[in-house]
Amino acid sequence: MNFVEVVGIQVDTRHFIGGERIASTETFTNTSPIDGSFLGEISRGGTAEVDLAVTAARNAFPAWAAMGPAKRGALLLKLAELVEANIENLAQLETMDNGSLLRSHRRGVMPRVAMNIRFFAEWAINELKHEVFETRGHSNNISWDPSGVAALITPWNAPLMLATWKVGPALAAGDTVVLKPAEWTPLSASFFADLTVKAGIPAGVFNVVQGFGREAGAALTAHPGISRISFTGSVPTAKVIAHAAADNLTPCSFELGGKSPLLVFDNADLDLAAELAVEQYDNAGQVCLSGTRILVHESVADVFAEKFRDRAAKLTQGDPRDPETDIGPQIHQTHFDRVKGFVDRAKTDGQSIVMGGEPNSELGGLYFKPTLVKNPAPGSEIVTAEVFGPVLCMQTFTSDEQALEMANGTEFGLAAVVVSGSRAHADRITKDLVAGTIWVNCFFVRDLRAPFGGSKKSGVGREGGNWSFDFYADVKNTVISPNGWKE
Ligand code: TXE
Repeated sequence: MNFVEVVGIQVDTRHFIGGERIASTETFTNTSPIDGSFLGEISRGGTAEVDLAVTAARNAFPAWAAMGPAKRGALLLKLAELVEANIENLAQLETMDNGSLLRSHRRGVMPRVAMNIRFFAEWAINELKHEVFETRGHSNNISWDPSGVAALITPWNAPLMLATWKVGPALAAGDTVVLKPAEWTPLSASFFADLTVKAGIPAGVFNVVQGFGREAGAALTAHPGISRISFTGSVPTAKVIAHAAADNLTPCSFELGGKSPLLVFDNADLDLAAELAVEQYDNAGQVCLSGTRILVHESVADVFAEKFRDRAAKLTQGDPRDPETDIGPQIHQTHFDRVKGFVDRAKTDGQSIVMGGEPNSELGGLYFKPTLVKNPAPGSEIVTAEVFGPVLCMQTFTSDEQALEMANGTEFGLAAVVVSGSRAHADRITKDLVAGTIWVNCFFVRDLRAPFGGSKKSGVGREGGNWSFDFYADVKNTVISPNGWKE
């Protein structure tokens, strides 16, 4: 009951608190989106388990904080090595749990998990210098002190990658951690907890409480014993968390949804544009950064659309474990119904669906065909709301001004993709786009030194490089006078 075996890998399904496995009397059922198969019963945490975990993390905090970046870093580098040694196990497990492509997990996502830990450990050691500058002979000494217990709430679309994007910097900064993974994807965090033990991370430094958002998540974010909340997920949940955090004035970092534009200008390389546009179906559209609104200059729209259709027609949908598969299933029946609901309503509204638009009946289950909605009515739901499935919209513009107005015309501002043949032109466009990350003639090039986050309703704050430490640490300035010294 406390363990499940998934593709020959044993995973403990209990919480990981204070270095021990603790079961709840209640459990919830975890199934695979690939075929609906039963994966296991998972401990369902609530207030009591969260309280235990925060207490364990608080008890472990003074020693972890006092250890300093170099000693903490040595343990974190060991952890990164263990992740690397377990890439195959983690990839298999995550694919069974969330249905993302096995080949992506092997090649890109799990190596990045190791990188998330290694990068921030090394950054804390080498880059996070205690800055000093002078004011009328006084020195200002800036330091980044550990802040306490970081509460990390993560989603299901890239479970361990997004969890370690927070765990890495929080631990490197000297905070201790309570992680609440998404209830649809509990397994990789549990497996990762065992790796922290093998790496020698002291008991209580890293804790996992499994469970539902409205139970474990709500208890964690309202807990007075935490010092930070970092959350990746939906806008409505971020609002609930912000309310919960308000009573304790707990600082929050939010990485939320998007409805990002992909702009194709008349001077663009249209083959490149079509290739980048088709990439927006990656992870079956369950990517916050996706450029789901393709905005194309009217004069090249037909040629672009043909090139896009040619490429999209070559996408293979199927079992994510098959190396030939490009698009897998949606994560869960609830989410599948949500995605289908958006498309069904668009049909009822008379929108023109020129590709897909329905579940893949050959595959059944949670597989939804890659879909394209052409010229959706401006302001309609399909072009303003985050669908988070394989559903793209295509609209046309006739001037740069109109393109910018359309691109910036949603409540989101997470990312944008610009495809242009002229550097000067691209510079003019990017200057006026409102987005946390803009890719020009490329997509998904990510550097952990760079800030990452969203503008408008797409987020609060930035993480990455120093920005992560500015969030997880207590930044302190000690001003030292040149006078008054006796020795
Ligand atoms: O998200 P939630 P859901 C968007 C995407 C998707 C929609 C809904 O549009 O269709 O959100 O997905 C925890 N207190 N994104 O319902 O609810 C929950 O347990 C504390 C974009 O899955 O935001 C899970 O761990 N925690 C996104 C996490 O929040 C709570 C990724 C995310 O769940 C909570 C995922 C509460 N009251 C969805 N309620 C992105 N930015 O990448 C829930 N949770």
